[in-house]
Amino acid sequence: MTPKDNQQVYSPGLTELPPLPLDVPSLSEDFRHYYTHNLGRDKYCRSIHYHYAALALTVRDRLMERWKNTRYAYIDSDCRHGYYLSLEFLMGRALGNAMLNLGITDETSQALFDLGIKMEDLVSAEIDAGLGNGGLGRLAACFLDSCATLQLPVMGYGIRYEYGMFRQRIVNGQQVEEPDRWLRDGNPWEVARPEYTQRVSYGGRTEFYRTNDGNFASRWVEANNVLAVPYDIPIPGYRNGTVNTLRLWKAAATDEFDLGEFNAGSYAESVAAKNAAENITMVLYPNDASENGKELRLRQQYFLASASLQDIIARWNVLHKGDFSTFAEKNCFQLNDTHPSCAVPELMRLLMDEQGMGWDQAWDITSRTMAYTNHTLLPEALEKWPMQLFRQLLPRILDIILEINARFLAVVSNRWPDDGNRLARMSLIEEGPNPQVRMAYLAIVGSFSVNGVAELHSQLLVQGLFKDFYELWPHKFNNKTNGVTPRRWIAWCNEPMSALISDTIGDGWVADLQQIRRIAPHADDAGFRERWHAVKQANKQRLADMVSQECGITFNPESIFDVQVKRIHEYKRQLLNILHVIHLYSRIKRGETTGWTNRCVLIGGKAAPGYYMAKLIIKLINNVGQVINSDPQVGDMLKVAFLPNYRVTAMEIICPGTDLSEQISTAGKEASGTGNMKFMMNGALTIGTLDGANIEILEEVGDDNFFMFGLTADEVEAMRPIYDPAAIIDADADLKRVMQLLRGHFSMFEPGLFDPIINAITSPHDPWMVAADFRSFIDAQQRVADTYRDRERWTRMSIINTAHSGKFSTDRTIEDYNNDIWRLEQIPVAR
Ligand code: 26V
Repeated sequence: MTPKDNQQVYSPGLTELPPLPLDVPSLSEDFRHYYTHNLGRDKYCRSIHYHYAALALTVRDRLMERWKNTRYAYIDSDCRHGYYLSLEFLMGRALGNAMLNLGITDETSQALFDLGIKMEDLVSAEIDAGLGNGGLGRLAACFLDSCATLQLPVMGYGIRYEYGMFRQRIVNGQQVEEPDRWLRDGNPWEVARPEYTQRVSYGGRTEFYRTNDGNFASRWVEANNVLAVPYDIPIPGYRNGTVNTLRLWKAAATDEFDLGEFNAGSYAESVAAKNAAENITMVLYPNDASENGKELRLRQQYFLASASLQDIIARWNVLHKGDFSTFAEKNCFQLNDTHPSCAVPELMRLLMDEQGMGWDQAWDITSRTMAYTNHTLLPEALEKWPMQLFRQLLPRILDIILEINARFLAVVSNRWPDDGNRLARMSLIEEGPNPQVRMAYLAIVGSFSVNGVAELHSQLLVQGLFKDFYELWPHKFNNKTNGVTPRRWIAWCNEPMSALISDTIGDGWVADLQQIRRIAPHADDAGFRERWHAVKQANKQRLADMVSQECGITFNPESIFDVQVKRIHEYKRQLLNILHVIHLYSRIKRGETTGWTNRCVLIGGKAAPGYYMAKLIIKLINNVGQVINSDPQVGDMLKVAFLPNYRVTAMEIICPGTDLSEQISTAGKEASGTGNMKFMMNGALTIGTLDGANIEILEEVGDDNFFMFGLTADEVEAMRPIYDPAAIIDADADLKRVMQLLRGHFSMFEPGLFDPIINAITSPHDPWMVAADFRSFIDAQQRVADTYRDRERWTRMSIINTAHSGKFSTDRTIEDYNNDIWRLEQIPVAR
């Protein structure tokens, strides 16, 4: 069945073709060809999907030559490669991005228009590739775009989940999860490469044996094998001929299931075992709130690490014939959080057990090629796996982890003799009744670089979580502040603003976002401000249309559009936002509306299915919305909508239409945030705490152009032991009224429904200290309202935010990774 890589016939006439044209007639011809001859549709076909599919294939064809030329360029230059290992790639839609990066959006639009078809309708027919939870997964997607744009030889490795992030529906104000069958109608963006299938082992035991030359060696025996089949997705750079690769692995049962074991007696068990193998890549874990220790999740993690490293080593051996002397100079692995950190022991295993290396040489290679990025300080999200689980699932890998630990602890006790506490603190194994493997420590010990994702986050890491390791290896620790790609997050999603910017300063900003600074002086030009304002109003209308369609709530674009979209989590404090909404409502009811600014509040995001409080917060937002939106006394003064199924594609409409970006996490808890950057680029102003990358946004725009509030990270920690929310509530008439309303007004038919929320806010142990920042938040919101009424001033601030967003391009982030960690050469591609 599987094509084997053994009968290759080389034929230049077959593979070396001229590039396909990008003009209107050729796009039109290919579109018609795919629709009719390939997909076999005719004039009676009513489904837009086939129009989309025909266009996707037409555009994909134009990536193929460039993709091949990119591979050739990398092979021919024998360059050093980077690999981004991630359990998540939150890609969203591909079609629009491919057209933008190829530079064929206008031509395609024209070709379709001539056929009586609206391109936007086809673009909208694409289902998001939602193979991620949130920030961490979307960062990986933005990184791939920037690597291709900078012509860096970086390949993404991930998992081809059959089901991506669940679809969220709101029923009765509550979240309901539905499966995301994103592959149901096929995926035109993937190319299966069964000829590069790998085998991944689970179970069995370690056996020691004597090699021919008399040495001892170990091997993994009696294991169950699962096949890993790669599917490649093209990652086009911005108009530069480069097309990089995202390789996603799908699990498949080995042929043995279909042959040997299928005897009469165990047929049913065999089929069940086959299913168990294929289950490994069935579903993305929709949980970014807490680590939950599920065996299947560890299987996924090892599956990714093992298949990817075997693939890389197989390719290495084709070109270098088993000579590993330059492997560490030519390869670098970036671990996206600890999720792929099995790569550390797995590379050791492959080099020792499969390539016959000794420990020292294998360790030298491993610890010179691995680099680890941390994305969270929350202790509940730090991965730990029971040693017992490791022992039964990955016995050989546990052996290697224990050996790494023994050698590491020897280093520690050499440096700090007789410091037993420190040894226990730093051990890769957390001792106790159920010993656990600490994956972050494994990643640190195995890597030459450890980074956080914003300045504050990186500082807090070395002062807290990783302090001991910083004392041992200060040179390993560094910061890489996150970014977002300006291609998707300005050029694609905000066409009218892009046109205005390019009209004013040319279009160089798309591939060099620092240039966008040149619009700053135009903030003083009334004519430019007028055009800027008009663009924002059009984008607000587009967002209002979406809200009306999805929520049945009317947003008036003359109001301030106040938006918080992100995963629902207590540390992100959607609760603080809703307390402000309730406060505004209370003011309206009490007639305290002098100097009022009309406001539309939009909140969206998914809760982890098992996260009780997050789900209750969704219910509260919906109930508050219901009361406010149906109160005739409120009218246009205040609207509240919860947008269901927040995802990449929704953000493409949301961020251009936002006036006010809510970034209100408890200081010290949000590692970076990246939504904050998308909003800033699109001319929203931020109301935010001094947390994550908010601090760096504030540094770029200055405090005249940012609504800062709340305790600092240091103040939060200093306050904890003396935190007394009851006293704060008692001393603040506004907060007292809000708490009063919370007690009954929004749960008339279900008394006590929100008691857990009230208890959380009033508890002196509330980790998120919602009450502590209430007053400061309300005051900052009043400054927002006052500023918005001065349209010229607001517009000037909006322009300045966009103008100062250059730092937050992932092009800058990736250049930082490359200069400090990867050290890859840029490889131009023939075109
Ligand atoms: C954790 C877990 C725990 C086990 C189950 C599956 C799972 C999946 C994802 C996560 C990761 C949570 C960490 C995360 O998403 N961090 C976010 O990373 C963004 C990119 O660096 C950053 O902007 C956000 O501030 C940070 O919360």
